Amino acid sequence: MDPNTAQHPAVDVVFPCLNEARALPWLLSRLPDGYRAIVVDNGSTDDSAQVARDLGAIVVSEPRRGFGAAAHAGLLAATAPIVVFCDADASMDPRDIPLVVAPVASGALDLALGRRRPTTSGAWPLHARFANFALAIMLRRATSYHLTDLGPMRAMLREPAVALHLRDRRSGYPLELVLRAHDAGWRVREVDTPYSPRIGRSKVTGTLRGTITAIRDMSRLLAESRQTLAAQEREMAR
Ligand SMILES: Nc1nc2c(ncn2[C@@H]2O[C@H](COP(=O)(O)OP(=O)(O)OP(=O)(O)O)[C@@H](O)[C@H]2O)c(=O)[nH]1
Ligand SMILES: [Mg+2]
Repeated sequence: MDPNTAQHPAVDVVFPCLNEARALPWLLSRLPDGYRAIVVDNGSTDDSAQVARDLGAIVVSEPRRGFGAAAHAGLLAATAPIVVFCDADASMDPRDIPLVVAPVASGALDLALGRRRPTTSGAWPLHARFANFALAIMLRRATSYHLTDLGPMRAMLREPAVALHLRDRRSGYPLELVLRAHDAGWRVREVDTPYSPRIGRSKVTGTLRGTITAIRDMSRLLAESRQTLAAQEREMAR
């Protein structure tokens, strides 16, 4: 990346990273020009941070565990007008990031969500698809958005995103983003993005503990959102 772009990138790409040293070389080699990588090392016990640094990425350290903690630290470290979140497990190809950036850069959307289109049958296990489908139904009820997926790649304008003051620091972070975006009147849509098998061992959807934590975090957020909605309806009925 040329020095000008490095200081004034058009897009900052936040990669929350917990032990993804094996995926990082492929990932960072595929970042389009003008896009800057911010790898948020979430207490990795492998050499993720060093690998990322050696490959020229900005490395932010977030010792507090949790996807949301890592994602939020990246958002606060970003300086570009547009910020993208992308998993660091190579399930999403950075070359596809412009698919979500384009509608935000053109001003058509405030938040573009990558809807996962599996490239192989093994990319997205059936139980994970089903859980995601159930989540999408609840999300559609809680917002007016026609959403079918809550995938790992999304693009948004940085300053309004910081102003949402997201609080979740675990796996509810992507859901809270959509709920608060809805409260703030953002224009949100999905864009199709290819989804491939991750490099390395699954931490969330492939493990019972990860799945339970994700369901618990997301259910709590949806319950809070239903309570707010009910309170607003009662207020309007008065
Ligand atoms: N699970 C998990 N991921 C984290 C954490 N901190 C950072 N990450 C990164 O967040 C991204 C998403 O985590 P993944 O483990 O890929 O979660 P997932 O995509 O829901 O599920 P699998 O890919 O099936 O494990 C990856 O890049 C992780 O390295 C954390 O505390 N827990
Ligand atoms: Mg993943």
